[in-house]
Amino acid sequence: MSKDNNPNKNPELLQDADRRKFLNTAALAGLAGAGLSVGLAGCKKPEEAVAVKAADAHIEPGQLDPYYGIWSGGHSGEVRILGIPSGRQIKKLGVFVPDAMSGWGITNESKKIMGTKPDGSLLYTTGDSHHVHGSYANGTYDGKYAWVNDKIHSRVARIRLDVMECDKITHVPNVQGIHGIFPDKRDPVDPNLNRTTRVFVGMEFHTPLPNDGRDLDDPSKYGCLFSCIDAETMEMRWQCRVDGNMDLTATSFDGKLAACNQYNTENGAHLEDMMSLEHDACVFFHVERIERAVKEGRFTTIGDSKVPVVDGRKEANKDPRAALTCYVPVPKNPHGVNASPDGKYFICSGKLSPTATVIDLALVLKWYNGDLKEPRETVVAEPELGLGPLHTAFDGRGNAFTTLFLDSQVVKWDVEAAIKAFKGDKAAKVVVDRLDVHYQPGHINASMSETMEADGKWLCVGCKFSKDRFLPVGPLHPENEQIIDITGEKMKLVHEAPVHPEPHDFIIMTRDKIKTRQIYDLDEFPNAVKEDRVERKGNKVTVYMTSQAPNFGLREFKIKRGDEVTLVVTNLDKVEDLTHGIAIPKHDINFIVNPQETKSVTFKADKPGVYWIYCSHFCHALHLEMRSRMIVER
Ligand code: RUQ
Ligand code: CUA
Ligand code: CA
Repeated sequence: MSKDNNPNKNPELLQDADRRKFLNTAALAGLAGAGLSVGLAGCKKPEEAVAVKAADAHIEPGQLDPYYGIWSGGHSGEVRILGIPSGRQIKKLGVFVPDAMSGWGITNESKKIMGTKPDGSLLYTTGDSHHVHGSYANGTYDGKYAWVNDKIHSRVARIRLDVMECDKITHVPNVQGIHGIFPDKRDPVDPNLNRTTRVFVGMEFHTPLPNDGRDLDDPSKYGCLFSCIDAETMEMRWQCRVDGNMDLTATSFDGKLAACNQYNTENGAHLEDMMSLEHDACVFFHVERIERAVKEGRFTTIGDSKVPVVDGRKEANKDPRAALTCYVPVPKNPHGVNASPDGKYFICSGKLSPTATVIDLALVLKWYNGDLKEPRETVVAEPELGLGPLHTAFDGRGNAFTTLFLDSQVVKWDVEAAIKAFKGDKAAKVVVDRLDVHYQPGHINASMSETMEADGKWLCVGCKFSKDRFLPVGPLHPENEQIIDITGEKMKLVHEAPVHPEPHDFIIMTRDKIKTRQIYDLDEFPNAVKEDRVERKGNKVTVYMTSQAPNFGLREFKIKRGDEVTLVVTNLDKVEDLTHGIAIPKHDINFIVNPQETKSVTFKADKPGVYWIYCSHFCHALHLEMRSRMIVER
C-alpha cells in the first residue's frame, strides 16, 4: 500500500469527514495490509466492525484525536478538554474558580455568571467540580452543552460546547454537597422533546431543613433534596425530599426515571448512626408524577426559597400507584449508578460490597403500576466482581466495565450473563476479563458510553494514585489517567498520563458531535465598542476601547484618583486565534478578548501614576508594542 493511506503517517486522512469516509471504504484493502483493521461495510459482528489496533492510540504530531474528552478538574474548580486517545490536554476553562489566563472571575461578565457579594467581589473563590455530562438528543450526545456540578458550594454550571466556555451557573438552594448530576435524555410526556430539557442533581449531605441554626441535633428535622433544573433557563424547577443521602445520579433513555444511589437510609445525623443497616437503596424518581404534584400544588417550600418541594419520603409514598419515589434495596453504602446504553438497566456499584446490583427499569415501571410486591423484585442480577466496585462504563456490546478501587483493577463483565447467573444458571460466564490499573481507580468511562451510540473503542480510567508511575515531584503525586483499548475480548492498557488532581469524572464523545466556533459575532455583545472614547458621569468613568492587531484603539487615556473605572474592550480582529490580552499592572487585572468578543472590567483608580496597559497574549509580530497608557491623575 502507499504509505500516504496510513492515518498515522498522513494527518490529513483523519482531518475531515470525507477523508474518514474514504478511510472506511476505498482505502480498506490497503489499510488491512498496514496492520489496521477498519469497519467493513456489511460486516455483521460489531466486534470486528469497530476493531482498532492499539497502534491507533498513538497520535502523530499534527494528527487530530478522533474523540473529545471533557474532564472535571476536582478542587481546581475547572473543566478540561482533552483529545482522546492521545490524552493531550487542549484547553482548560475556569468554571467555579477564577482563571488568570482568560480573566474568568476578573471580568464583569464572568463575575456576573459566578455570583458576587454586595461589594462586587466573588462570592466564592474555591470550587470542587465533580461530574461532567453532556446534553442529549435522540439518545445520544448533541454537542450543545455540558454540565458540571460543584460539590462544595452546591452549584451547577453549564458549558456551551460551541465555544467551550461556561455561560450559566445555578446556585441550588436548600442543599449542601450536591454530588450526583445527570441531564435527562428526553421528556417523559412530550414525544417531540426527544432531547435534554432538565438537569437533575442529588444532595449528599443531609442538613436540617431549613438550615438556619434551629434543629441542630434532631435527626427527624434533617433531610436531603433531589433537585431539578431547567436545562435552557438554568432555573430551579422543583425539589423532592427523600430519606437517606444521595450519591450519584442516572437518568433513563425514555425520560421517565431518574435515580440516585444512596447511603445513610438510616437517616442518622452522626457518622456512626449511618452504617447500621445491611441495605441502603437506589431511589427512583417518577418524573412525570413529581411534576404533576407540583402542578396540582401538592408541595411545600423551605425557608426563603420559592422552589416547590414535594415529599418523596417512604412514609408518604406507600402506594406504588401514586408514589413519587421507589426505594430499591441494594447492599449498604453503594457508589455510582450508571445507565446501560441499551436503555434497560441501572447498575449500582457495591463499594463496601464486592457486588454490583443490576436493576431492570421495566420492572421499576411495573412496580409503579402496582404489579410488583417489593421494590427489591426489580433487581435482576448482583454479580460478585471484586473489592471496592465504584463506577461502571459500557461498550455497547453487552459488556460492563467496573472499577475496583481496592483491587486496583477494571473488571469486564457480561450483563446478560450476570442476569442468567442470578436466575441460577451455573454455566453463565459473568466475568470476561480483568486488568490491573495503576492505582486505585475511581471513575471510568468509555467512548460514547452512556449513549445509544456506545462504540466500545476506548476506556479511560481515573486512577486516584499514581505512586511510582512518574517522576516524583514532592509530597503530592499526580493522578494517573489510563487509556485502555476495549475493542477486543481482552482489555489492553495502551497509554497513561499524569493529571493535575483530581479529575472526578469525564465523558468521551466522537469529535463530529461538537461543532465549535472560532470567531464570535459582534452583535452577541450588547456592550460592543463601536467607537473609542472616554465617558464620565461624576466619578464614574467608562473607557471604551477597541483592539486590532497590533494596536489598542486608545493610545492613552486619563482618569482621576478615586474614579470608578469600567474598561470595555472589543476585539475587532476577525481572524481565527487572533486573541489579545489586557493586562493592567498593579490593578490585578488580566483578561483576554477573542476575535469579535467584548469584555469589561470595573476597578477603582486609587494609585496616581502611569500604568502601561499591555497586550498579554501573543498576537502579532508587534505584540510587544501593543500598549495603551493609563494615566491616573492625583
Ligand atoms: S464520586 S470515585 Cu465524587 Cu465521582 Cu466516585
Ligand atoms: Cu495583542 Cu498581543
Ligand atoms: Ca490522589
